[in-house]
Amino acid sequence: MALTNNKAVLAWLDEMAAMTKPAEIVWIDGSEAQLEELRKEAVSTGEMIKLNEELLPGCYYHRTAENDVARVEDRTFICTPTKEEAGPINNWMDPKEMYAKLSKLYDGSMVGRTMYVIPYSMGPVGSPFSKIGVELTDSIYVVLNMAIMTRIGKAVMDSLGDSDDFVKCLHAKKDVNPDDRYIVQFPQDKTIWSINSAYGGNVLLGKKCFALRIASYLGMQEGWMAEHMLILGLENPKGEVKYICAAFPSACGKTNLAMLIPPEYLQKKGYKVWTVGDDIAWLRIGKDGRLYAINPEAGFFGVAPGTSEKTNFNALAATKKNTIFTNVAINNDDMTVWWEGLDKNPPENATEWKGAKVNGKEFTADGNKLAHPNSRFTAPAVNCPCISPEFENPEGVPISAIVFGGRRAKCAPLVYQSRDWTHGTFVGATMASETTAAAAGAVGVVRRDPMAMKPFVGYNMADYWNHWLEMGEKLGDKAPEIFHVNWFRKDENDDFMWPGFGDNMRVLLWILDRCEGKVGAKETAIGYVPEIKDLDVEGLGISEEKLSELLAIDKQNWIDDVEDPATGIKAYFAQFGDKLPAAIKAELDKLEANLNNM
Ligand code: GTP
Ligand code: SPV
Ligand code: MN
Repeated sequence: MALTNNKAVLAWLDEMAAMTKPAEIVWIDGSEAQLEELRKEAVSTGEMIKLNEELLPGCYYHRTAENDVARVEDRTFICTPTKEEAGPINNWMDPKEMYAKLSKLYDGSMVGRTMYVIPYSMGPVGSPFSKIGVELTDSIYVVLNMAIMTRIGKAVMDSLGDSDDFVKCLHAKKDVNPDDRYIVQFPQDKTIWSINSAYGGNVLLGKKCFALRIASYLGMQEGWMAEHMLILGLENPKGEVKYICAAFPSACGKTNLAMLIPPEYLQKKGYKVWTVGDDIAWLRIGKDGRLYAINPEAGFFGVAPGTSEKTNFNALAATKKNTIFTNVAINNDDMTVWWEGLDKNPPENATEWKGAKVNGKEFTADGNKLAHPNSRFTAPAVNCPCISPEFENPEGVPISAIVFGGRRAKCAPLVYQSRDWTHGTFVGATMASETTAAAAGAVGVVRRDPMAMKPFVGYNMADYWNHWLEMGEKLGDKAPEIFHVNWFRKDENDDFMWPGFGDNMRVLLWILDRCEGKVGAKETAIGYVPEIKDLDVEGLGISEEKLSELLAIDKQNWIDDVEDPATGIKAYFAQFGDKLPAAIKAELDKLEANLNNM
């Protein structure tokens, strides 16, 4: 039975059902009883595998098609009325053409299948920050993931009332044919159409498609921001909590930083980190003129490999119940899960991610991986031991600092601070990172990824930078300070120079000290870099020499970063022509002048 009388919702549902022709339509009311029925059904068809109820209560395993294991950026489109609105770095097609093309693919795609109707809220139901979506899907896996990642069910429809202000999301799994796979956003229509995938970010449409691509466009129009950022609260020994947002590209450490456990001696002093969000932040200017953030999600869709008790105890703890694992390996002896980096002990009686039964020890000895590098866990946020008491706060948390970062073997120092918001916007706009397994395609190639939003901006990136500059003007002297970090600098042996993970706390403390004006800094060509004495490295055993190397700015590396004809800042900016904001161009001129004077 329909959960609403909302005419706009029902008319759209009728239209989509007429096109996809499902055998049955089922509304997802959010009740545990209904979700449990769906879990049972998915287990009976083999879509999901039940894991050990004692060791991993309420946990399930799912394997996607081998060709369907990551976001597909080359199949992702922003269909604005003109190509210019989508900008040079988004795939674009005329909306009419795209609707016509996809309508043919959707036609009859759900014959003999059930269409599930998922009402969901991004953000706490009823919060002034929150937005509503309805996802239609023929995948139980999607329903069960959305039930963890968002707030779903009847309460959401009640909160929508008879308004037509909701995002229309259609997903059909069809036959998972990569040649006909499309992930399409129509920002002006608040519409998302996804077809021929059954993997994560391609199909959990509340996440990247809505909460970033559609929301970034809405934010530009309505005066707020949707960003690919974690949100954490850092509590000091006095019990004061300051909040930090950080934007790193996919698989570059957001979940890890958001759940950081401080080094033991800092814990003993009383420092603690609270997680508000691990992937997406919606930011608005509050009544007091400061920037406030909410996490629009309700769960974590986290990278499994590399997650261990040592690296991210809190994330691992969050996966111990009511979690869905995708494309990791199964330990058949006790029906638990395993992935590279969990421990040094691959199960002998294993099923690797593609489904083959193998001896894990022999298999991995040959350099094979048991889990896909982009295998993931979908865990409820409430499971996380360090979930912030402010997680459900409908007004969000006030942000003191914004941090950008990426994977850079060279160039970017461990940390630096921008001179002001405009310079900080430039620092974000010129971010670059080595690509990871989170998206299909080559891994380890440096590419520009402004604000970690390259794959997620729902309109012209140049207009997005302009929106950042305008937000800065509105915030004035209440604007957060903007920083850049790099946990991934490497030495001549190709080893990471910085221990990372919990020790990143040391950098966060410097960042907050700078926000509070407690420490000085060294002014350099690219911004403010810490004085060695101000970075707390107690117990790290890192030499002063190595630390200065980590903080060094190599003139030639930076000139190359500006000039490189393939990956450099100038070549990147050239694509935007006259649309490049003048203030951003002025910052580039300043950087060049500063580098020449070094
Ligand atoms: P998405 O969910 O794709 O947006 O990724 P994310 O930004 O949340 O990345 P995540 O925290 O899951 O980390 C991705 C990978 O980077 C994992 O394999 C981590 O173990 C590794 N990683 C995270 N933080 C650090 C760090 O400080 N140093 C090093 N060397 N590796 C890190
Ligand atoms: C990312 O790739 O940034 C993710 C995973 O957070 S996905 O939801 O697949 O986009
Ligand atoms: Mn992400």
